[in-house]
Amino acid sequence: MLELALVKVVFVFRYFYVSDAADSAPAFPPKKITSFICFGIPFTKTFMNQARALVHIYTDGSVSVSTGAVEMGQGVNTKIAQVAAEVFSLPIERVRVQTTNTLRIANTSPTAASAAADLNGIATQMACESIRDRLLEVAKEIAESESVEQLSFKDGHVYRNGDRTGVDWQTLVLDAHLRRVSLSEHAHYATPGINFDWGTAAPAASLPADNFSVRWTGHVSPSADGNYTFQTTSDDGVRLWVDGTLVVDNWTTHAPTTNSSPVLALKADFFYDIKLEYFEAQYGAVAKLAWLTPGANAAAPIPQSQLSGY
Ligand SMILES: [Ca+2]
Repeated sequence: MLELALVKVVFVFRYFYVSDAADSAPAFPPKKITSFICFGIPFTKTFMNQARALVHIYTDGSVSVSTGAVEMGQGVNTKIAQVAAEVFSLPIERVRVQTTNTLRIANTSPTAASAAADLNGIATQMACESIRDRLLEVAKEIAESESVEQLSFKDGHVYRNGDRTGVDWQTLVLDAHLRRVSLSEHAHYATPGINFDWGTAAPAASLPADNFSVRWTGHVSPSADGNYTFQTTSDDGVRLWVDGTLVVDNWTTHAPTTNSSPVLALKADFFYDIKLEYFEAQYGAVAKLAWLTPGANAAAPIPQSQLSGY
C-alpha cells in the first residue's frame, strides 16, 4: 500500500527511493535502502501506462471494486482488494473485486509488463480515497468533530484523535447514503512526468521529509530531429545522464536552481537512455526535468508521452 502510494507520487521510469543518513550528498549506489520501489517494466508504449477503477460502497458496508486488471492466478485481485481494505481500514473480506468487464471499466490496458497491479491499484486507491474523504466529512458531523483531520478509520470504526468514537463503518455508510452523499467513484490514473515541488513535506508517507534521494532511469524519445537542451530545476542536488553522458552535474545543496545540458542533437523516435539522480538534504525539495525543443523559446517539462521505462 505504501509502495502504491509512492508510485502515485513519482513514477516515470524505474526508480529508487533512498533514505540516507548523510546530511549532504548521498552516494549511489546507496548503502542503505529504506524503501525500494521498482516499477521497472511498465509499457514502453506510454499510452498504455494508464488505468481506471470503479468503486462502489453498498449500504450494508460492503465494497465493490472493478478495474481493468485481469486475474489469471497471479494474485492481482488480492492486491487490489488489499488497497481498498487499507484505505477504508476494513477487513479484506468486506471487499469484492469484480471480474473484468469493459462495461464497467472501458479501454483497458493489457494485464502485462509487471504493471497491472501498480496502475490499477493506484486507480483503486484514488477512487477509494475520494469516497473516504466524503465519508470523513459525514463522520465529522455525526461524531461532532471539529475537523476531518482529527478523524480516521480503523478496524471498521471512526477514530477521533486516536480514540474510538461510537460511529462504526456501517452506520457511517448508511448515514452518508441518507444524506445523499455519493458512495461511488470512478478514478483515472496515468503515470506522471518528473515535475515535483514537494515543499518541506515528504514525497510520501513512508519517506522522511529530509535526507532522501531518488533515481529515475528509462528512455526519452524525441518526436522531431533537432537540437535539444535538457534543463533540471532542483533543490537540492541533481545529476543527469543522456545516452550515457553526464550532461548536468550539480550534486550540491542549494536553493531551487536551474541547470542546463549542452545542446544535444537528437533524432526523432530514437530511444535514448536517460538517468536522473536527485537528493534532498533539508528544507524545500524540488525535482523537475524539462527540455528546450527545436525551435522553442522556452523550456517545458518533458511530457510523459516521451518518457518510458526500460
Ligand atoms: Ca532542500
